[in-house]
Amino acid sequence: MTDRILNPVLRDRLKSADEAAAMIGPGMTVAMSGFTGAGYPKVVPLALASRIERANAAGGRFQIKVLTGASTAPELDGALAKVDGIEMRLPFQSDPVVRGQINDGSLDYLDIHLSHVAQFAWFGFFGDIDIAVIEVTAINADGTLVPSSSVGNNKTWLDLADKVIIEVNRWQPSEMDGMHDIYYGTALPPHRKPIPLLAPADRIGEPHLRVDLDKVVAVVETDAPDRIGAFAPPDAASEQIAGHLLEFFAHEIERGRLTSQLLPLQSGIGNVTNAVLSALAKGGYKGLSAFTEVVQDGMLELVSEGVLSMVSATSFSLSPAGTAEFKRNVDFYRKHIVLRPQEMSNHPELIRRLGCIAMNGMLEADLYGNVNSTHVAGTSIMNGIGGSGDFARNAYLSVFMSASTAKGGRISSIVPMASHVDHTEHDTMVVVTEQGLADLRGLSPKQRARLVIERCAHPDYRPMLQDYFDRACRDSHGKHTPHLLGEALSWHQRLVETGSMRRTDA
Ligand code: 0RQ
Repeated sequence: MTDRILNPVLRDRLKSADEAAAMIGPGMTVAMSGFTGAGYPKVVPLALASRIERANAAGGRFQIKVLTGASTAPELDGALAKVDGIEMRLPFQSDPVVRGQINDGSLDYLDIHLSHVAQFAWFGFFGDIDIAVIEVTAINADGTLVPSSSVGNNKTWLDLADKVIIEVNRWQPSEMDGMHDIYYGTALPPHRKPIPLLAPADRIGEPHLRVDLDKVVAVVETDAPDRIGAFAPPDAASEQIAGHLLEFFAHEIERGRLTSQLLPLQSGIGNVTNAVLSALAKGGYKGLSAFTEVVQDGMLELVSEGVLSMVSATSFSLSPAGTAEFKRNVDFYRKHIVLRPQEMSNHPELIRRLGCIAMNGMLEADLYGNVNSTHVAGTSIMNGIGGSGDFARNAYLSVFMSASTAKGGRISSIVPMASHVDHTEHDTMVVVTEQGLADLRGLSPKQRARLVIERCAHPDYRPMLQDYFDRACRDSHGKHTPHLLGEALSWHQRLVETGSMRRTDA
């Protein structure tokens, strides 16, 4: 079993998951690996959840603060939340139990840009990190670590934590060795230097993670799989959204604003963006690149078809079918995919310099282009901002997409005023729904509003939105951004009162 632990010092620290979990105490800040359901520790968090459950049954209170790369899976977020074991959580999450606790006020959640997490930790904004729990594929003879299916913040957690627990996961293919690029050239201001990455394919660091062997208190073995559900099959709305985007790209090429190589693509998470990626294959493109966070099934397909020749990301997020395809052809994918720490994959300066095309999902957009990606009816968290802000603010082209209605048509995704703003009108360049695409670049607020209503709103809601805008223009006497404030806010209030929000709010 221990053939993946080649370092003798660390092999001597082999422990059971229960023994490792016993080293985590109440009140600790625990930094874990994991990003969008990939590369998270699988057995220590479960053992810790059992321990917390026993402590709770004995009348104690045992909670920890959990820091990760992004979302994890039921064995980590779900298990700890179910026993009421999480006091504070950051950053992006997507677990239904965690979401419920955030929204009932029993769990403090910090929703911050994914590129900020590592540097906030280095700046000391989160306090000390007591212990890191990191999944790896293998431990080399020299004690360096072969990362697994996500890199996330692992470099930072290993560097900053007082103690380290390593989970060596045999389920992760050993052929992934060589796929990662860990850049150790970061420094704190005022000593920062430019990052020498000039193209998504560049390797500027090392393939392995470093760890101070003296800090490693336990090594635990597992062979548990990454657990990511299947994506919804592309529906008609997603395919129409993809069609509008392809037409838009063709138009941009015609105008000389893009070439047939486009620019490095970024794609957010979710069903819609996954379906749009799959559809990109129909555009006839070849040899494109991606500078993104997550490799979902749709992106893997584009790599296998040669549409993408190189992808830079920080994590996989593959369905069981996508995982099987990846595992069958790891040697091929290793030549076309590089995984980096998320402070690099999401670095604003790199995104701006490379000129990414950012394509992210949204809950709603308002008439002026303000986008809400995170809060249902302005108050209940869905997942979090993730990396969407890192990309939207800095991309060459920033696209937000969604079906024009949600919940079977009961909710319009185009609203008079966004109930929560993650991306401002200054960062949103293109809004797409299955109805059409609104190119907001170079337009004033009133011009944007007319276009968003005409192109993106569902016909059932278009007259209401047009009526709102007309009255707002009339009553605001030509103001720059016309609004009827009370009415704008009551738009969402009505939905809450009529029960349209009940599923996601629950
Ligand atoms: O709810 O699951 O109860 O049916 O939101 O909606 O349409 O399936 O869309 O899966 O593409 O996710 C914004 C959540 C979209 C995602 C969001 C309800 C809808 C459904 C999901 P149900 P869809 P998607 C980099 C990029 C932020 C992070 C990000 C997201 C559920 O894209 O989390 O972009 N983005 N990161 O019914 C109420 C509305 C709604 C609504 C949809 N207006 N009101 N509910 N829903 N619109 C990657 C990382 O950062 C890691």
